[in-house]
Amino acid sequence: MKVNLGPITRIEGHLNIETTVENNTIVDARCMGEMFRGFEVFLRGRDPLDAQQITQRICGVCPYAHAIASSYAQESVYKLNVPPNGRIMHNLIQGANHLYDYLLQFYQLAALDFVDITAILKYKGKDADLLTVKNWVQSELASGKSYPAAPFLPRLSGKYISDTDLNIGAIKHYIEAMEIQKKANAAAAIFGGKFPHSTSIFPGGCTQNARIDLISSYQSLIREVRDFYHNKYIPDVLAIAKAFPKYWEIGASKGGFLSYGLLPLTSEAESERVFSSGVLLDGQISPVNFELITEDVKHAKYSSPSGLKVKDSTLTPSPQKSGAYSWIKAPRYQGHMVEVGSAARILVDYHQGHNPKVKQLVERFAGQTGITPSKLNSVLGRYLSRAICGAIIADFLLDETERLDTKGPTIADIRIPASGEGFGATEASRGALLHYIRIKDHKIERYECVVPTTWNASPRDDNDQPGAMESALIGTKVNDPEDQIEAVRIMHSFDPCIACAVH
Ligand code: NFE
Repeated sequence: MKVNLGPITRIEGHLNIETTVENNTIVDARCMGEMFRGFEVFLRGRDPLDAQQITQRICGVCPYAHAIASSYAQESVYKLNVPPNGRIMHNLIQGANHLYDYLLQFYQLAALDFVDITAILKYKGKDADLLTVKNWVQSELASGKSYPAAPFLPRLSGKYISDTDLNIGAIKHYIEAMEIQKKANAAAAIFGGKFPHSTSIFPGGCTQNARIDLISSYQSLIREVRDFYHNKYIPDVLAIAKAFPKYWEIGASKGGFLSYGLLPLTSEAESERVFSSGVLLDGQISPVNFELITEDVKHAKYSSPSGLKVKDSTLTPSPQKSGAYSWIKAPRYQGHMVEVGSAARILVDYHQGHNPKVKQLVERFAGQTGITPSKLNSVLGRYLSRAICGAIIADFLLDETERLDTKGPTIADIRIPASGEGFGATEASRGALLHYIRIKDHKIERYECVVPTTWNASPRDDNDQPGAMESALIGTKVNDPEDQIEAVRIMHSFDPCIACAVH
């Protein structure tokens, strides 16, 4: 039987998934991005310095990543000498955004797949926020509505956490996490100007000053965020892992892993980063080569040629195209399907033995949960990977603030050549993000973004290979084919953002 899982909630953007179930096993899955946007089309002909502003509007969740990728791409064209402060401020803004985003993903978007919200009915304490949740849940259950005003019910049927204290503790953290997200965003806005769309990020650095009062405000906010990661986020992920150990075995994607590396340590274009760059195919790590990335559209709603390299990619919408089921293209690395995101970032770094903190945390949590590092390719592995990334990023950001020079420049002199081209690559929270810019006569001639969820939620490619998320769904056993909580847990573990994916 074919089952349509839409409308898919607790994600960003418009995604639909159709599964085919035989004998309680998903034998086929199709991820469908349901809208066209066309940023790459309307960037053409604009001033190149518009790009890091306009591409931020691709998304309200990961805008800084787009600004940074665009800035890196332009820096490579303009051959800028980025001052250390400029590179550090980019990191401080982008890193704070990762910390916000992992919290949002885990507590608001995913945890309710596991936490039993109805446990709040047993709450007898006086915490005003928890009593508000209790009232909502009570009135939603009483109303019997199928589309509620509050985000908790109705929900898919399945086994949820049974321990009342654990459930109520997680609901409390759901509420607290919103306050902590606010602090992470406030920290990012100190140097970024505002959240979500930064006014200060430019190629070559940042227009904010490195004032001591700004630095100390940033530090105190990030310290609170870091403490929440260590004291609540990581223990909550481990508690869910303990309650649902079978989710180490569910939701593995069946291709390779790609990471571009995150948070450069120096201002050089090829600087080492806190998390390394690489592509992991069949257990072998190789350096990333952007020339090996192509974008297939056999099953995407575009009539432009398929399989083009990033530099050559074009975009002709074709809503009625036969055999096409998504507005998302299918990027492939040398023809391989790869997963991107936190698990890819951690697996690539771990395989390279690059960052000792990655190795230490992966091995510590693997020991505590009884898994091998390869199990990071799973539903629980993606949650644990985000927690590891967050803990490492928070520590790094605090160290990074110490390197700001309060008297030094924060941005390079920008002179835009009449023509040139360049790539800019970074890790958005959801994974590998690549921007390509080509300039002619001082204007953008071509702009191309290859975006994390475009990789993960891609449809079949020209060889009919499924995308990472489709491959993770196929083969999954479902208890109730009409109510596939297993599929939704897999899908949420990827944290898809379809606004980005279709850009
Ligand atoms: Ni709209 Fe994004 C991130 C980017 S996902 S959230 O993270 O780039 O494709």
